[in-house]
Amino acid sequence: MTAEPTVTAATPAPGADYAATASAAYRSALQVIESVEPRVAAATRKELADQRDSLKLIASENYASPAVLLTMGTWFSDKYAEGTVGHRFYAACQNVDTVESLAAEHARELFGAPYAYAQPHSGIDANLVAYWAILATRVEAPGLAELGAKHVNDLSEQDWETLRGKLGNQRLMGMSLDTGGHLTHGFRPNISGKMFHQRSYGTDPETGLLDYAAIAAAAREFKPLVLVAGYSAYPRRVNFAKMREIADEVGATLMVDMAHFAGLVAGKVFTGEEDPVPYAHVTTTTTHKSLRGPRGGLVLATKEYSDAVDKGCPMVLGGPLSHVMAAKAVALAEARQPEFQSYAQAVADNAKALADGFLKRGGRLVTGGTDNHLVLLDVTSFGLTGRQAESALLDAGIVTNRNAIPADPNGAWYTSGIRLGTPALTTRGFGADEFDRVAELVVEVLTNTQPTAASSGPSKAKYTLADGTAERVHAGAAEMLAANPLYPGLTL
Ligand code: DSN
Repeated sequence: MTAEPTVTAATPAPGADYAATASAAYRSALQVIESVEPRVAAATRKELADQRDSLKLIASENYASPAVLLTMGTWFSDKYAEGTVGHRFYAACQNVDTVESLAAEHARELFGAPYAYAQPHSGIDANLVAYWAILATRVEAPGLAELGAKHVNDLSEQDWETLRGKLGNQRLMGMSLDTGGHLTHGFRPNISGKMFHQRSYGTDPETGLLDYAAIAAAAREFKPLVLVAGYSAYPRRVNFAKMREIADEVGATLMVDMAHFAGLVAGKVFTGEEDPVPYAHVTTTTTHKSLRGPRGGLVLATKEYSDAVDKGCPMVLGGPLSHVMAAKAVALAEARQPEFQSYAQAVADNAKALADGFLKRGGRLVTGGTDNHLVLLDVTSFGLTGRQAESALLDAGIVTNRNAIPADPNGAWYTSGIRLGTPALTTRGFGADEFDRVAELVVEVLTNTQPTAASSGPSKAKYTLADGTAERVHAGAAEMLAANPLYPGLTL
């Protein structure tokens, strides 16, 4: 049994009036845009039509509600508000303070976090805020104390250079990119791999699962200042109690990037040791993936790190996007409604149905299945690269993204996998039967796709899709899409 959420914000249940009011708002907005730049209005209409007509299976995408989307189109966009609530570098931020406070309050209540920071513009920004907050708390503050100074500006040139040297000489350990980690978890081409001495942990080569004993052994040897947990392409749950135990043993700060699965945490699908918030010192997320809010980021932290997180702007962030923080407040209020828990459970149930749909049709899945919101299909068994599979599926109106699989022979550009997630189509109302049919359609496309040779040998990008496949699959999808309309009742 999951506890009833405490809902303090009144969000109306979407119904006929809601759709009619939203339709009127969009029609008016598009008329206004049309009067200035009709091509933007046309592209906006077409984007809705395209999204309505395709099977969106990108694991990191969703459909935010009209309330969330409309909140972003206001004059809050025009306001500068560097600093934090009640402590701004600009005048007249009283209304920004209101919406930022609301976003933070909803986030604290929803996730049971002592502190929330609603300003990050994206997940990458949220991770940068977290890294610098950890460095400020664990390295800069004790360094200043050691030198008898209160502020970096009080240091001599020489002492500052010494402290800068320490800040730039710390260690981070995160999940490797090819086993499902994110590029901001210490990947060398990313700034995180340049800021820190970095080492990765991977997954068991046989099972594809996290091996906590191996992570502990690697952490004992490497002794990272920051241990990062979380993923963007790992189809399983993580035991955050075990990750915290490892972090504590080696004196690391545990940072969890829950960008992908925040909706499953908010919706109480991941509870106990699978809920990162009680175990992590700092938790980061995006707000637009399974959480179904506006594009943006969020940082949750314990009291120990909250002052440093609060300095995210202007430390690493430009001025806060107040219109997006307002939309985060609306989305988080939605996620506190009991319906969101049913949605999150359906996301996980649907991912299982999708995985079973592939397995029974001979598909090979990394880790053999899923217990979160995504599956990673190894397309080498169809004789394809991820790039070929992604393009052929798109031809048939199925939107996925290619993704590396562990020890990928085709590298991170062409890849050998396709990542598919259930958050978006679950929002449209798809259930287990529809996801089984989605698996059938995906397999139909892939079995009818042939790699073609390039002039210089086998191509990793070129392919041919057998005649009639795209049309057949489009027709199969159209039925399900019509039965589960995107933004029901919304007419432009
Ligand atoms: N772009 C996100 C994803 O698709 O997983 C991560 O940055």
